[in-house]
Amino acid sequence: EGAVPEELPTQRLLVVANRLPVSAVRRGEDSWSLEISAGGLVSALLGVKEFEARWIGWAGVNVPDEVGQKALTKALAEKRCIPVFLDEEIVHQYYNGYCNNILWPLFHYLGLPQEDRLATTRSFQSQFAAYKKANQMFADVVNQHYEEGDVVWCHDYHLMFLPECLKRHNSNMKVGWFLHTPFPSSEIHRTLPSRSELLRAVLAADLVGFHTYDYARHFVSACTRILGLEGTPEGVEDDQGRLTRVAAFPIGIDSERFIRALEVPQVEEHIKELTDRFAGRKVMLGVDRLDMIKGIPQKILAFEKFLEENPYWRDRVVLLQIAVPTRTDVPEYQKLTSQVHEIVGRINGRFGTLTRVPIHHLDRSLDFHALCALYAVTDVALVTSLRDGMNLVSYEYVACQDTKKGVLILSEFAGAAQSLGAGALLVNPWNITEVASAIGKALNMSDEEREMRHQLNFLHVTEHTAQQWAETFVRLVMTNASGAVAAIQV
Ligand code: ADQ
Repeated sequence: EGAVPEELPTQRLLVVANRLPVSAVRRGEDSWSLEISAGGLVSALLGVKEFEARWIGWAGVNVPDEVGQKALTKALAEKRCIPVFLDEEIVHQYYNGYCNNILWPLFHYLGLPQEDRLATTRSFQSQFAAYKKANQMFADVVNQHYEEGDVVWCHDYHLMFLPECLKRHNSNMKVGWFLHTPFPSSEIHRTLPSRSELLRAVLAADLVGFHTYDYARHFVSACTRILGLEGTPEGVEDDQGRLTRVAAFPIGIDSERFIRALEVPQVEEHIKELTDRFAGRKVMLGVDRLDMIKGIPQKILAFEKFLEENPYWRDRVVLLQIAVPTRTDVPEYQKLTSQVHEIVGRINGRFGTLTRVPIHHLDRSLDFHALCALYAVTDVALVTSLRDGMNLVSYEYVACQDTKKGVLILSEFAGAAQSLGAGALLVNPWNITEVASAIGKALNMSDEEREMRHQLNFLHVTEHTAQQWAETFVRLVMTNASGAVAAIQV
């Protein structure tokens, strides 16, 4: 029972996520151009040879007309992608509303934005209804493409209702659900008006996965406290004795892809340019999506504190902060952008000279090669997330640092703190004095200590890859899905 066979035949896998891993641009009435975005999940699954994955998700564009929908469906099929078409109203209520305005802040312990707390409370029911409706639309597309024996892997907080929609239609379907964000303490989850419905819907899955043991534990206690169900060492048992397995599956990266990139001539050239440009100075790096959870203002304030207290370093260190704007139409995010700009401007005014500024802040995304070069040349990486499911930037940095052996300063509130904690300098990002002193420690660290710390992290990052993560999760959905249930029923 439950043994994992050595050799498995190619397993069909339906990966369902809110967004497809492609961006679609309309070129004409019936023509589209597509670009695959090589995110973590895509490269993870490309590396797993035993699965034949198809993707189901929203293409990120509104396509109201049938001609356009047909053409896009056809173009996507070549990339093994299947679209779910969502109209503007649904996107507004389900995606901007329930997902990003309610679940995202709540799961990161941020609460609702002050000024629209009441408005959100009022629109809660309609947004939740849209959320359920959207999840059912994803389920309909899965059902159309499902073949017996397929594993269906649902991703993230956008699709918490999906396992229930799928199982209601076909109770034999093998369904796994994985959450990429933290799952908060049950005391936080308890405040959600739809707390019970969401938990029950997730429990319909055969396997429920989180990045860390803590998130899994929070989920199980939410189920015991809110639903009154029994938590077992394996998961959660419902009133009829059906077990949903719950476990931690820490994600990783495709570390080889980063290591190989460092040998690409274009990257080597970038590295050389950057080394020349910052010669004589230590370089610290921040790479984040510009999001409240990433603690960017806190990071910059800690850097200011460090400069304030360490005049010696003022001309000898520079912070490069690369922040990709996301959700730019949301006022809360616009406010964050101007707040960051304002702090950076103030600090550069305070500590800059005619020729040098201490902070270089870029509001944009970098291409893969430029990103790898930056990871490779910098002396310290600063990850100060206020909460973060895992944080892959810290993994990517470590993968690119095998020559330089730079120091990783990492928030204790990122999931990655549990796996890279031994090698990184862990900090509480809310305590800028503590972060400032970690910066000092990182910049002054002896070669031996840097090497020893890097080695621990590098080993972890290269041994716990994204491919392994995907393989372990999917194999468990496949092999134990009905086994566990049968064992309970006997
Ligand atoms: P994210 O919040 O997006 O992911 P993270 O895990 O750090 O956070 O991944 C970000 C990705 O975007 C990285 O691959 C990084 O290289 C890329 N990126 C970030 N800034 C960039 C820039 N300026 N230019 C180019 N690329 C940039 C969510 C959760 C995380 C969880 C992941 C995976 O919030 O906690 O680790 O999913 O589960």
